[in-house]
Formats: sequence, structure tokens, C-alpha cells
Amino acid sequence: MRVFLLLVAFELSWAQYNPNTKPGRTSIVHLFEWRWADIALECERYLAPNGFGGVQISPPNENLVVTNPWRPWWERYQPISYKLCSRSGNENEFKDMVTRCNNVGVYIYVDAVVNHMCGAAAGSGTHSTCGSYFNSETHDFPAVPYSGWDFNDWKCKTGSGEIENYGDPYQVRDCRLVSLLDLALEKDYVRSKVAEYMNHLIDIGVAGFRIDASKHMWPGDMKAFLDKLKNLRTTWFAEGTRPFIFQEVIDLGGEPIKASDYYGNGRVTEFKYGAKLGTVIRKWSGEKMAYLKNWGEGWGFMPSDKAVVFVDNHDNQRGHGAGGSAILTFWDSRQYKMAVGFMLAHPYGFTRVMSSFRWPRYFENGKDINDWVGPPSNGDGSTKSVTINPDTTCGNDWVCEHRWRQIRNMVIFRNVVDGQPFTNWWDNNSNQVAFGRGNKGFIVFNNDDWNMSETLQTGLPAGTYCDVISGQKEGNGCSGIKIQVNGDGTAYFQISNSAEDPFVAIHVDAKL
Ligand code: AAO
Repeated sequence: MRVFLLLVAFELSWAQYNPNTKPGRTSIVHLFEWRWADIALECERYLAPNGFGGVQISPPNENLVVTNPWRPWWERYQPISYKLCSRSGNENEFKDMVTRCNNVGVYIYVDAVVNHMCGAAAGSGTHSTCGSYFNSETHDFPAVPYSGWDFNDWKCKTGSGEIENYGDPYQVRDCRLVSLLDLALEKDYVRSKVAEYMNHLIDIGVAGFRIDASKHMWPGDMKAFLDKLKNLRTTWFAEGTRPFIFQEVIDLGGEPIKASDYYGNGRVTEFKYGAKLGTVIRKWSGEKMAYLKNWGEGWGFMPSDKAVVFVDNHDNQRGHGAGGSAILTFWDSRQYKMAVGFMLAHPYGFTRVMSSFRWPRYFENGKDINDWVGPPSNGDGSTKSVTINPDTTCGNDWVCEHRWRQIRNMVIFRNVVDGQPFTNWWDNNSNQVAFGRGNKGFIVFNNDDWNMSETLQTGLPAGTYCDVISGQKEGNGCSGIKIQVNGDGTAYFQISNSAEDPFVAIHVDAKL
């Protein structure tokens, strides 16, 4: 009995940290601003067959419609109600997506915006995605309903009512983030409304939540609404499965609010990861890849089992949020592929791949003045569908990084090496590095300005392997470089510094 109770306690404490992805599926992809109908298709035609574990979707709830004169992507971070209708689709389309994705074993993770409603200056009317009436001056959101009593204004002590100083945790939690009306999550009524929204999504079949602006909520208030959440639907998940929770907390150090304040509620986004990895791959600040030997906790990151990691996100790929100019994105595709490849090969953290849309990036005085531009859209403001080109890339200005061969094949690599230890590190004390994952996979990078030619211990069984970066195994053949692993596990690697992609990755499922 005692052993049983201990097991139950362990299960419960692990619960909300477990991404709930199917065994052997180790990453999720953020399909930023995609329509539900397109995500359903993508689950069936691409994500399931290629071993993706799930999709982080853009906020599905009703939001403010901003026209200035075109619609910014960020309007979706200004809730008007918890009705499921947005530029991505209506409730029926949402349900159809969840059902179809779940049926092929690709789960849905909702971006939950529950810290606030729309901006204070949004006005009043029905310029919202389902046409629900609201009034930001009187704090009236009848479609929830929330009224003046449900906001934090009385609690905030700054003159402007805004967060003025990130050094004061009270301001950060009780005042308005960029003028967004801050919900009073200390009230049971507000907690219940938030939980009701999230439970509605759980009833439909979602597997977890990214919780937006978690830094701006008290961890105890969050725990109160998280404790009200149901277990996941038994149609797709084991009895007693808790929703996966990952909290957006930007902690680059230097502020009193720490990522660790939130560990009790679930995982946390590790923003140091992309900021540091970008700096290393760019070789800025004297960094070099050889220093990645103790990547992870050794770099001052949070414990691996608490971390959600990513090279870039929808904010910092366009100068919002945090991370600065070091962040690598699809705009720097060669270095970006190396960074994503490194992330997916390395055991640290739970990995999220970014999938973006292209926008007319235009810098003025170091700032992208088009950082607001919304997804590819038609004249009437509706979001364009994701078309697929004959070469499997995407059209209509959808970037689809997750479909880039190098990235997709590294998602598969991570699945193949899942659970294997970090082994056989090698470096040249500069920017040529290599490491293995037990006896399942091995990866080699040359980010130096000269050629690499080395014989390295791979830890892999003898045989001929197909490099999954320059190509992949196709039937009994290989469309990329072939690597010969000798009987003693060593193999010879030659990587030109001017190669299209100066890295090589092999794993046991790509053995010829
Ligand atoms: C829009 C307009 C605003 C307008 C508002 C209301 O842009 O001018 O006032 O509407 O009308 C998104 C957009 C916002 C947009 C908002 C609502 O990014 O531009 O506002 O929708 O439509 C903070 C938060 C973090 C947040 C991030 C953007 O802590 O939670 O700002 N991210 C999420 C979402 C994001 C969304 C929201 C939250 C709101 O992912 O898409 O906003 O729902 C410091 C702090 C960070 C702070 C940053 C940025 O970071 O530490 O916590 O993030 O500042 O203010 C160094 C430091 C680093 C520092 C950074 C930047 O790197 O090391 O710590 O510099 O100073």
C-alpha cells in the first residue's frame, strides 16, 4: 500500500511536466497563425508520418480585431471572450482539427491567453472576431462575462497603471503589460472562468497548454486555476492523464522574478537557450561551439525536465519579447539549420520547432518597422491557406521550417535516439564539434572557417549510414553523403566549411 501511494504521488508530481506526446515522438511544432483546417491536413499528410508529437496553435479564443489598416498578428493576444472563433477558424473547425490530429497521434497544445483581456484603449463595440460586444473603458466583457470587479486596477500601485519596472514583482503581476487589462486572478470567479475555458478545450481533446504571460501572474493564482482542470479525454489519453503545462516566463537573469518560481505549476520556457545558442553559432562575444560540451544545466539553464526549449519563437523572431539580435531565425537559414539541428540532437529539454510566415521585414534604426505584419491574408483579411508545392515546401509565404529536410530529419533523429545518453563528445577547441547519443545516433558540425577532416568515435554499430542532413535513406539507397562506420565504431568525416549545410548526422534508422 505504501509503495502504491508513493507511486501515485510520483505520477501526480510528474503529471503536468509530461508533454503527453506518443512514445517515440519527442517534439512539437508551433504552426504560428495557421488555420485549423490546414493544421488538420498537416497532421494527417505530414506531421504524423514524420514523427512529430504535436502542434502548438495560436490562441483559439475570440479576440479584438485591429485594423491599422491591416491586421497585426498580435491582435490574437487581446482576448474579448472565450468563444472559439478567430482568424484560424470557428469552433466546428477547431473540433475537427483536434479530432483528426488526435486520431493520427499528433496532439494539440493551446496558447492560453488568460493573464489579461484587450488593451485599455481598444474602445467599445463589436470589432471582435465573433462579433461579441465589449467596452474596454468600463471593463465590460459580457460574453465571458467579466466586469470592472474582475480586473486588477485597484491593486496596481504605479501612477500609470502600467508595468513600469520589471525589478518590482508586484508591478509585474498586478499592473498592465503593454496596457492590456489585467485580470484579477486572486478572485475565485475569475479563476473559475479561466478554468471553464481551458476545460472546454480539454473536453474537445487538447493535450496541454502554453500559458501566455505567466510571468505576469502570481504562481499561486495560476496553481488555483490549474488545479481546477480536468484530466485529458480518455478517448485518446490514458485514464488520469493531466494536461501538459508550459509557462511563458522570460528569465534571462537580472530580474527578481525567476523561472524557478513557476516549477510547481509545470514546465517553463527556457529563453536563455535560443539567446545563447544564437550567440555561439554566430560566434559573437568570443563564443565557440567547443564550449557547448556542457550545454544545458552547465550553462545555468533550468533543470532539463522543467524546460521547454526552442531556437526562436513568434516574438523574438521579429524583435518582440526577449533575446535580442543573437536569435537565429529562418532569415539566417544556414546558421538556423545548424542551431535547430544541434537542439534536436542534444538531450536537454523538451523541444519545440518554429514554423513561420514570411513578412516584409524592413529595418529602420535597427528596428523592424514591419514587426506587426500578420499572416499571409486575402483582401478581406482572412488568412490564406497553406498551399503545398510539388517539392513539398509551402507556398503563399508560409515558411514551413518544419518541412525543411534538415529540420524534419532531425526531428526524426531525436525520436530515434530518445532516452540515449549524451556520449562521445569531441571538439577541436574551436567550432568543430561532434557528439553521439549512445549507440543510436551521431552528429558532427563544422562551424569553423576551414575544412574539417577527422576520424571520430561514433559509438555506432559498424555499417554504412546515410547522412540525414545532405539527404536521407530512400528505399535501399541514400540521396545524401554516405558515412562508413568501422568495426571499432570510428568513422571518417570530411565537412567543407563552404558546404551548403556544414554538418552531418547519422542514426541507426538511416543505416543502409
Ligand atoms: C500590442 C502593441 C502595444 C499595445 C498593446 C495593447 O504592440 O503597443 O500597448 O498591443 O494595445 C503581443 C505583442 C505585443 C502586443 C500584444 C497585445 O508582442 O506587442 O501589444 O501581443 O496585442 C513581455 C512579457 C511576455 C510577452 C512579451 C512580448 O513578459 O509575456 O513581453 N510575450 C507574450 C506573447 C506575446 C504577447 C503577449 C505576451 C501579451 O508571446 O506575443 O504580446 O499577450 C523584458 C522582460 C520580458 C518582457 C520583455 C518585453 O525582457 O523581461 O518579460 O516580455 O521585456 O517587454 C533584454 C532583457 C530581457 C528583456 C528584453 C527586452 O533581452 O534581458 O529580460 O531585453 O527589454
